Amino acid sequence: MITFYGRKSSDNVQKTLWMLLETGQPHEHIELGGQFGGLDDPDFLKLNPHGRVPVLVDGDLAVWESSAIIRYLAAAYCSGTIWPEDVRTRAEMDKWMDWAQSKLYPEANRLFWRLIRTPEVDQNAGKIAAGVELLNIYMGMLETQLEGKRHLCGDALSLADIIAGATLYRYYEMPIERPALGNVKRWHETLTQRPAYRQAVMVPFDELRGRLAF
Ligand SMILES: N[C@@H](CCC(=O)N[C@@H](CS)C(=O)NCC(=O)O)C(=O)O
Repeated sequence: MITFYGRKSSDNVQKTLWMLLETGQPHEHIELGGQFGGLDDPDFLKLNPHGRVPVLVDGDLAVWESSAIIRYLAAAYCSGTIWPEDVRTRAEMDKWMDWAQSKLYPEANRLFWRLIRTPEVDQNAGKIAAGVELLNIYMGMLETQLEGKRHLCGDALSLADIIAGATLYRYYEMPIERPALGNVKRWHETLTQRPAYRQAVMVPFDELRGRLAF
């Protein structure tokens, strides 16, 4: 039995929960962190010494770090589909997955903090503008990669879509200028057809507005 820990408002929790829901595995979801607290509980720290969510427990295995959880779930429960067995196909996917985790996601997250989580009175317009510009450059890279493809690495959903696609809901919900990127828009619409994406990622973020506390 799988137990999954993390508040639904966290973006790292959202992409991981999306993957978990895609597996169709039965699980218990316990909201921790943020207003739920519990991250400094000694039992939780035994699962994740860093005291952060998400954490996934599968039998006697505890996995933390969202990408590690996503790779584990794919390898354990989705072999051959979302987790390609062919090493060259997997390398194609890994490139975009790791880029999305190390470049796209941090930039999207930074902008979210500057624009949504920072109270308006403390916001820095210059930093916000620079963040929007860079995020739009990254979205332009996705636009090129998506040319002629239903998903980021071909027809099928892969882990690259999970990590990169999880940034799209907030990208389209934030009050920012966006260039007309037809492929990215179509890809996002494709993802929004998935019940798992709707449930895990399309989570309104009103409770996080002007809130720097966690
Ligand atoms: N690199 C980690 C980041 C984990 C992390 O910083 N999680 C945040 C939520 S996004 C957290 O636990 N914050 C404290 C809280 O929610 O109370 C991952 O990808 O899982």
